[in-house]
Amino acid sequence: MKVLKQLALAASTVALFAGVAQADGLQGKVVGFSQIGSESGWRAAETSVTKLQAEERGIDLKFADAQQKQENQIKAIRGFIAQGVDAILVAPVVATGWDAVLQEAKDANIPVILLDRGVDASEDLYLTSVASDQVKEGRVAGEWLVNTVGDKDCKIVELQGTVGSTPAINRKQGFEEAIAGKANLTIARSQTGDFTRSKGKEVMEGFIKAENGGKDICAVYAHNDDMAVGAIQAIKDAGLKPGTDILVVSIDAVPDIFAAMVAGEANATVELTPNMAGPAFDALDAYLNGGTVPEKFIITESKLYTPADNPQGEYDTRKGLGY
Ligand code: GZL
Repeated sequence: MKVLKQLALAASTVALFAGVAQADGLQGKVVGFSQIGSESGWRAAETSVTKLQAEERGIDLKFADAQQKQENQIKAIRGFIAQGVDAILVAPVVATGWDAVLQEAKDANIPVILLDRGVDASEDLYLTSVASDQVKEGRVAGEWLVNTVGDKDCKIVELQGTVGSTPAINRKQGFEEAIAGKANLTIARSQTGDFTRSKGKEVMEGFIKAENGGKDICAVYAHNDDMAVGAIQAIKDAGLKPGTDILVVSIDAVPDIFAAMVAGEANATVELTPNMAGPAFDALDAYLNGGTVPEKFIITESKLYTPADNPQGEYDTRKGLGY
């Protein structure tokens, strides 16, 4: 019995030190987080995961929601600089207009890490960026449609993300690359739904009106699942069957798109992990405590899901992760 107790004590001591060593990384550090807003289920999940990751690491996270306005993000970042935080996370709503404020952070010697979107600014103005390969996401979505329709003529309508954001630019590029050279596949209409469910529904209603009550539309490609879910409602309101009359392909892999797949109303989604903060905090830890300069771009995985991939199970797994 004595030996068992000694082993248990040793194990708990190791765990404690391991815990302390892990916790010492960013324990007590103050990190500002300028979040875009809560425009989509995925965005809400990213916020929840970031707060959880910070809590687990003993980070004092200062959170600022910009309601999708760049001026609010810039104001928040200036506030973080004035507070003298140890680091700043930014999910940049659009690609341009960041040089000045990022330079101010650099002058204040505060490392900045970009989450889930990119910026058109000099790479020396941020420590690293954690995001998916958004061109690949668009390509995977397009390749799925090419493989699904074969030689059949297919008129596509596209719901773009936020104008000027890197995911909207890149997902459009990737999808167009995938369907290039396929004469039977054409994008007839393309408009921004700003990554929101309500705008996605509204724009899809316009597409349906313009395309013979939707009867001429073969597929809708939405840059995120929230706009796809809005489009699904518009298709049903028009008396058509989403998933069969009009194919639905999108990106994010949020629970509600899997619920739509279970109902036979959605056909494909490309997964985007909401955990961008984990790799970001790991890179920050190595940089602040070990002087390790991270890769400039940390790329997260993109995986295709269809109704063949146990959508009910995927729904159950994701539900409750903050979406
Ligand atoms: C993509 C991310 C996008 C999501 C949307 O990396 O920025 O923003 O796909 C969210 O759901 O609005």
